[in-house]
Amino acid sequence: MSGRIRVLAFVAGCAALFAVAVVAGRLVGPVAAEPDPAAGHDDEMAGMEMVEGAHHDVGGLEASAGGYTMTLTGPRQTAGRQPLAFTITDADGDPVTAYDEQHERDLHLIVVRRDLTGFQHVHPTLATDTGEWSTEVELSAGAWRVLTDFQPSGGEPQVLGADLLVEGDFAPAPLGPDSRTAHVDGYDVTLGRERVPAGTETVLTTTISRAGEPVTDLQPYLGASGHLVVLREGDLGYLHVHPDEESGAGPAIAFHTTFPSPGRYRLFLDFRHGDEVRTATFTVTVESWGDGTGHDH
Ligand SMILES: [Cu+2]
Repeated sequence: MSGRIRVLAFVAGCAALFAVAVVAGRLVGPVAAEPDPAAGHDDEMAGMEMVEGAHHDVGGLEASAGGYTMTLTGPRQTAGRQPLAFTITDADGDPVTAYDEQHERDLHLIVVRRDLTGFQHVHPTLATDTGEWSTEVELSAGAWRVLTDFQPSGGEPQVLGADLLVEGDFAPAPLGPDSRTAHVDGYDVTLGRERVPAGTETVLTTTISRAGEPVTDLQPYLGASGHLVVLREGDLGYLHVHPDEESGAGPAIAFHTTFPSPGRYRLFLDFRHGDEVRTATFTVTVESWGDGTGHDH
């Protein structure tokens, strides 16, 4: 559902949506906790942002949520290219073996070190008899986060997260300054937005070029012209953002999203060109709740 449609839905059913949000216990965050005393007659607008925010909470902070639990087969690993396996169980403790495809896959697996390095987005294989998912990932020493993004057959979409500890000497990498330009395998990718306010729908446009020439023949990847995974520094809260439907073969891909809180985030853009998938990485500081317009400044 687009932001505009959500706004209309809000206007049409303010009380109902508000009640649902409260009942669902998802009305969290500073917008809800600290209503702006200067808002006055703009209370309605503030309420709209709360509902918007509720739809854009990060995922992946819990290994068990929504009645589903992710359990890593081996929560401790050694460094190197390693097998990684896990099982998703339902509220009865039974392994989930039936999934509804999302973006051409039954399950999307994100593996990332806690310092936001080592990002990998892969698609493991399900053993339908045991319900165990398995793949291989590249691990270095340190604390890692394993995130799964899936939709149990007939159920709601879920994002679960679990810790994976990898033995060895660990030198955490600093997040570093904001970075809106990425260089990967000869491609230059820019993130065209200077100011990113929290709590407001924001358009992020990535532009891909190679050797100074715009890339205009991007290939679809998992049913879209690009996939953007957003992880929040500090807790690795997860947002998976898909492009506008009108985004085509490049060079620009536009993403609509709402950052749930101020802070620093790392953004990982997966794009496909020349039959290869590459990942461009950006670092962005999201400012405190903005002026509410969501427009570029
Ligand atoms: Cu995926």
